[in-house]
Amino acid sequence: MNAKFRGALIGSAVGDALGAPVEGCKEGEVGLFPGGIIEGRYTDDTEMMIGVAESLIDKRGFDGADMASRFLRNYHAWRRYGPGTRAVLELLRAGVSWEEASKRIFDGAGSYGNGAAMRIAPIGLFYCDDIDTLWDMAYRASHITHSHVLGKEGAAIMACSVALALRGYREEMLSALVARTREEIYRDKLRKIERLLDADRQTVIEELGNGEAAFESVITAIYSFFRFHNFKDSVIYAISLGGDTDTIGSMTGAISGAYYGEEAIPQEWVNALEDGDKGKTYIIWLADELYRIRFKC
Ligand code: AR6
Ligand code: MG
Repeated sequence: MNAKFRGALIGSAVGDALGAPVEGCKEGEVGLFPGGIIEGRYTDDTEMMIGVAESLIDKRGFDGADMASRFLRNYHAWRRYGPGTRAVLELLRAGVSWEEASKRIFDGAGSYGNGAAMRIAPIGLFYCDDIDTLWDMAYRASHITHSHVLGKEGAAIMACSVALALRGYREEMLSALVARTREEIYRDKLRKIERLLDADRQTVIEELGNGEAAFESVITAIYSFFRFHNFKDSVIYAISLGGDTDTIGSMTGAISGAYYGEEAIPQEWVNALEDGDKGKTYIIWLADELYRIRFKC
């Protein structure tokens, strides 16, 4: 189980770093993929996931004000944050409360970007044995930056996928997610996964998406997990679809890492991952702490 906690967080960071150099490329432009992580730098996806994990560990559960302050403390604009999230972080820095800030962007609609889903793996791990609480906590953790219901629902589906993968559910995962999901766009796409398992890339992109909206990427990551039976092929495939490659790669890596465990992640990818301040050594420590708090105390 400890190896699966590590697998989820390192898998997410590796998928992010692997996808980052080709973010925004079209399918077909991604090229013969990959020689490995070129620079090993992770992006906003992993930086925010670290904040989620730190807060859960320090507060022994969800604390919105604390999690928001972690996002601010860890923030490096050069890690390529989405514009909505950048605007919310500025509002938080100016003193607006975490309950309020995310409601002020996109003309009051809030963001439905995938920025809440991409960081949610630690919530999936921490609340893995109680899906009702998990769903609720994913909504709250999303709300800090993403207040649109489709942003929150995408994060809840992603957290639930990580929890089910951690517990070894694969065949049962899709029906469990369909039963939980209240938003039609997600239910429709979840129901398409099984009949798309042999489809070509263009069809997958048309049916499931490869964009920055949560409903254009979360189900694509779940699909990428299902299409193959090992970590490497799933993550390479996710990135080969182009579009929001770092985030779809990261979410696929989180689910696959939770399912297969740390050993299934190619060692050369882990070796290439950055290891300075809050690099891979720190991410492994976060995974171990989450595991320790969850299962030993
Ligand atoms: N109305 C119209 N467009 C929207 C809305 C809305 N309510 N919500 C989101 N969008 P954002 P993120 C569109 O900016 O989710 C980074 O590279 C809009 O075009 O909140 O934190 C990350 O790594 C908006 O810019 O960012 C992710 O890959 C976009 O969705 C990615 O960006 C993303 O929402 C998203 O990060
Ligand atoms: Mg990113």
